[in-house]
Amino acid sequence: MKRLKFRPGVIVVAAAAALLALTGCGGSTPAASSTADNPYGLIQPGTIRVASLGDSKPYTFADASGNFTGFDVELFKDVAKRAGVDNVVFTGQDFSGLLAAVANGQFDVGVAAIGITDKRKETVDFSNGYLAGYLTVITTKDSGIKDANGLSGKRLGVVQGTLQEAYAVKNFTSTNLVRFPDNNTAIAAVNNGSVDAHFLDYEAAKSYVQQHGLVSAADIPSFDAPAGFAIAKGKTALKAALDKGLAEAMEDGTWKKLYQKWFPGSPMPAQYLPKAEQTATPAPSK
Ligand code: SNW
Repeated sequence: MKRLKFRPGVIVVAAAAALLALTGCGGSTPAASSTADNPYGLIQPGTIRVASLGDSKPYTFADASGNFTGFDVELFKDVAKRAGVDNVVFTGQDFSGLLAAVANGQFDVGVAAIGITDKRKETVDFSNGYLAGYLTVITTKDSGIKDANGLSGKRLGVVQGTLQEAYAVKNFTSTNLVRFPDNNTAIAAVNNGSVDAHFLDYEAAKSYVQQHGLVSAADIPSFDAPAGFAIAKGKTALKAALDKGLAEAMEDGTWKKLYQKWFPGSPMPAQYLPKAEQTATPAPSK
């Protein structure tokens, strides 16, 4: 194998070029980092780089050709467009690293049915909420697990860093938790019997139930942690623009249309519907 040798002088030149590229001050290229050109403080002006998940259908997932789609993806693109940004680039991450990647500036936003909690607010800011629902335990038809009590002494999968993990640690104290990086590996473990059940978001659970002939054993309400878009702290203009876009998407029925498309048959949290449609059921305070 040929060894690559770097001469110190070459490294200095390369580093200087990289720095110029980063600061946008290279020769004739106009500086793009001014507030006027980049009001939202985006990593790359005109583009929103989103940290997401490839296997949380129907919230966020990569289709057969690798394109990101799903409820959260389509809603976010719609909201970004309202904020004046058409170019949105999604990248799949492990859930456990997602908020840190947004906080340290690798991504502009995190979009992955991320529940808003005080704990997470220590790391990132959030848009207003756009989704509220249940967390679900799924298992095989013959596991014998019929409800949350049935998890006692069993092996339960959770994706690291999720609210499911936190809930299980607190409430399923006689269950053996097995942590996975993502839903796909956890579901594979359910199917090959190395865990007895997996604990994930309600709608993603539905998809896996259909796909693998699994059954749902318990639904846990998670309405106190509605999902929001995660944004690095201090990006107040970006947060304001996303909140404004979200409110518009709810008021003109876009949110409802996307909800019906991706979650057909699921009851709709009334607080995200156009105001005129909220009269029947009073909106919950959160
Ligand atoms: O708290 C819920 C919320 O009510 C809605 O149902 C969407 O999902 C949640 O935000 C919970 N989601 C998990 C979490 O935030 C897992 C996210 C994921 O697997 N993509 O940890």
